[in-house]
Amino acid sequence: MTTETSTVRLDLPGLDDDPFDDATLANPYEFHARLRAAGPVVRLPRYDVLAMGRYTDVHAALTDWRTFVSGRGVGLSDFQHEKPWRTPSLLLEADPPDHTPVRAAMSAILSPRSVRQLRDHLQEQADLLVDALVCRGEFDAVTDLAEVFPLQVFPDAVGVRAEGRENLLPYGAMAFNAFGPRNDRVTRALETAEPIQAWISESCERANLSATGFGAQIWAAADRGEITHAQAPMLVRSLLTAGVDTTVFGIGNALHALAAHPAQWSILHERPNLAKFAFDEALRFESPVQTFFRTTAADTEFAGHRIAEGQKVLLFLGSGNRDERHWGDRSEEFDIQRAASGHVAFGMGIHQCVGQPIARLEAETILTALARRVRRIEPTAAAVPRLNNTLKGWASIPVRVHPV
Ligand code: PQS
Repeated sequence: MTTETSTVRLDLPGLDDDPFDDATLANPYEFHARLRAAGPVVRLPRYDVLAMGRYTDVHAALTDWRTFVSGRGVGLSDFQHEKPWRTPSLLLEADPPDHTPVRAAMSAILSPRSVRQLRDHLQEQADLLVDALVCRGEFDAVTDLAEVFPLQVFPDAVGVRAEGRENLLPYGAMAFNAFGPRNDRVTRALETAEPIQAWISESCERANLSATGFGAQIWAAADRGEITHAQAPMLVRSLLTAGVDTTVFGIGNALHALAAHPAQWSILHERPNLAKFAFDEALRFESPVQTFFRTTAADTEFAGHRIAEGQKVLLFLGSGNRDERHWGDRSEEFDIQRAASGHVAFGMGIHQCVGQPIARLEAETILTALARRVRRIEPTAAAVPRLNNTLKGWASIPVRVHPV
């Protein structure tokens, strides 16, 4: 049979857009719609990469780790040809078999069971913070809340020393910017990178971690031989890279969506135990991690197209999460009562976010605290976007809250 090869379309559709320019980062959704309409695989000649924006294709590429590998970097830069800006992550920028034991050790440390033990403490902290903000009445949902809560609870859970924690947000911003092209955002961030990188690297050493946190548990896994002692500080670094900005943006985006949709807030206020569903819907509706790349390890056929080996493929998670083919004709609406599970905001497959349990716990506890105390939340001025080559979120969301 020759039907299989005869259906291969040789010329891929192309789009001239720059997905990393300021306007597209601030509002990517119109571009996403054109990307999905153009086809399952689309050329972006500006960066000489391929792109996928439909749910099914993003999902399939994420799941097929043999073809779409991570070991050559999940940014625009191909580690096979360019030196990475930092030592590659043992989790993110690795493939099986190297990836497998490392992932297993981290999954055990960050398991739902282990994270559940933090719930009461996080709920207490969330309640205290929200009590103070509700008293004020008006505050900034980013700088007074979304940036405050994760920075209060996550470094404590890891066991990071107190001094220098102000480095965590800039370090994350730098790491997530660095997955994109070397534009001004990256150049500026890398100029001030050295002292921040030094602080991060020292913070990963056993002597600088508390005796009980996730950091100490990573070192204990090395003692047990699950990972090596050389790998331990690198895995603490993974927590510090991927665990702060992502949750700050995720909580900020959830608050932005809820403040912009008063009827949705009312539903959450009436039933605060919907907080976890509201967070999933917020992740789908405005995904904090918008994009990352894979690299093809071999010539392959995908959705009727031939893709050559060594191609960078940009996966638009935030677009797949709004694909009308998968989510229906209300895919661009924010609805906390929809079935949002199955979204790809945490990725999919063997690399799916290993920190998901702690990220979800942070979001659920803070949204629950707010939902219980606030009957109405309204914007008092326009929100200000925070531009990043990978993350979508807000620098400022001024709000007023009406307590019960
Ligand atoms: C690390 C792990 C994950 C690390 C893109 C990248 C990441 C989501 C999307 C990420 C970044 C860093 N997460 O292990 O250092």
